[in-house]
Amino acid sequence: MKQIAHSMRRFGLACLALMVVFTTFAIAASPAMATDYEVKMGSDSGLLVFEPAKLTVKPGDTVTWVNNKMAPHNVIFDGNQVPGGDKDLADKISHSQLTFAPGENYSTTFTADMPAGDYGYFCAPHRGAGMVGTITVEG
Ligand SMILES: [Cu+2]
Repeated sequence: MKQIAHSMRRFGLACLALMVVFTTFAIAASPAMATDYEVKMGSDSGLLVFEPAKLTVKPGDTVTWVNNKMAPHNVIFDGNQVPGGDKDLADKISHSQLTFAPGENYSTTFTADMPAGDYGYFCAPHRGAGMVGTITVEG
């Protein structure tokens, strides 16, 4: 009986040691944590703005635009205001579908293969009212 208790404790210790080793590897293997940012479409006070209008992110980070007030809104990246004037890239990361209900949202991940620089965008219905924003992707 004592023998069994002894081996069970040894087994438990071995398991614990394995877990520590695996956890260490998992932490070491994962790249720097990507960050998720949120941009409100329409301010809490009902202004036709993106909030924050300017945001700086690192490669791998994700920006989620959330419909807040004064809908409808969308997110159109301007081909003339992305690095290299890459219209295809601008189209690829745009979200032309209009959001109507509060909480509707969509995301863009600024992946490592995308060039660093300023990505300018606007809300199509409210561009004239000044509803524009910039995502700066750090190099
Ligand atoms: Cu809008």
